[in-house]
Amino acid sequence: MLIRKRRGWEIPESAATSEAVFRDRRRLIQALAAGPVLASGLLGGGMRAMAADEADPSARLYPFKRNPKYTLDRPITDAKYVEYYNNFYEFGTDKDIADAAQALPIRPWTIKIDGMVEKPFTIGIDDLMKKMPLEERLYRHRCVEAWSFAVPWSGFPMAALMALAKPLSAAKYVKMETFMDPKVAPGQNQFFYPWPYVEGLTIAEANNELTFLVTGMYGKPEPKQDGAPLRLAVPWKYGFKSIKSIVRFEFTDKRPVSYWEALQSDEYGFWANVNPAVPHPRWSQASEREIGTDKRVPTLIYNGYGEYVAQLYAGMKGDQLFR
Ligand SMILES: Nc1nc2c(c(=O)[nH]1)N[C@H]1C(S)=C(S)[C@@H](COP(=O)(O)O)O[C@H]1N2
Ligand SMILES: [Mo]
Repeated sequence: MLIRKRRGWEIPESAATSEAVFRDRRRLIQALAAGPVLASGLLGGGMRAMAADEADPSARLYPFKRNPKYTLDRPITDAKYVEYYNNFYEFGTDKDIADAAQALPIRPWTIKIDGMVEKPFTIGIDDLMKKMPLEERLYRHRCVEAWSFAVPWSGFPMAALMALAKPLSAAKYVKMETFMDPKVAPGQNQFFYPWPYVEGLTIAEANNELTFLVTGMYGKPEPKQDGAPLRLAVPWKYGFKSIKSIVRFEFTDKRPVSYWEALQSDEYGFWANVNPAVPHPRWSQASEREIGTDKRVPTLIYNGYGEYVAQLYAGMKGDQLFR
């Protein structure tokens, strides 16, 4: 059964590391199989450049002013790791999807805000950025696979988008959706995955001051492989909650079933708050590997952001908060 075959999160960390040894060889094989156009693109690095007719009008806005409130307990990860070690299943199930992701057109990019709101609307990413308070924040990012980054994200607090969206008081959740275009994202041709990628937060989580909508990183617009032109960063939750390349925010009174929850709900739940004491069913979450340094460091509850978010979960009990 294909679904059991080679899913990133089913590979134990040791196997995932040794897999990197094969990466360059596989890239070459893929390039050869795809024919001369792709092969020359890879060799020339041409596929990483944005086409001229797709110039990113937001580029001149960077860098954003850093908000000094959010500090790190470790050095910022070297940008090259964050840019070339990715999870983006739309473009493939391994970490090496940066070239494939260059096929995603990111202008024009329209975002729909609908469901239980005062008045549904759509807005282009550049118009949205004009209305939002732009800033840079240093956040840690902890993947459920037990690796981590420390990233300078550029973007705006999701609370500002919530104020623009004006959800009705009956709305309890916000459901977010990634683009759907199997012509540019080959992974979306795999019908056994529940496309499009979907994630959800409670209204209180979405309004929490930490919840950040990302338009860029390292003082520049977001690379396509990292979720351009708009992605989420919820640093106290496992990385799969931080949905990429968002096209829709739908307000609802029903708890959304997210992509990974739909695939395997016993392993990937709705809350997915980081907790070193609650192992994934197939591996420990007690520590994490810092990408770049390969240092093993202890994982912290709520990924170290408990002072901001623990109160969201007061009175709620059970391990399901942490899966
Ligand atoms: N649409 C979409 N969003 C996604 C994913 C994905 O496969 N598709 N992967 C998630 C996972 S598991 C992680 S760890 C982060 C990875 O972000 P990065 O590649 O920028 O490090 O994106 C998350 N958002
Ligand atoms: Mo992840």
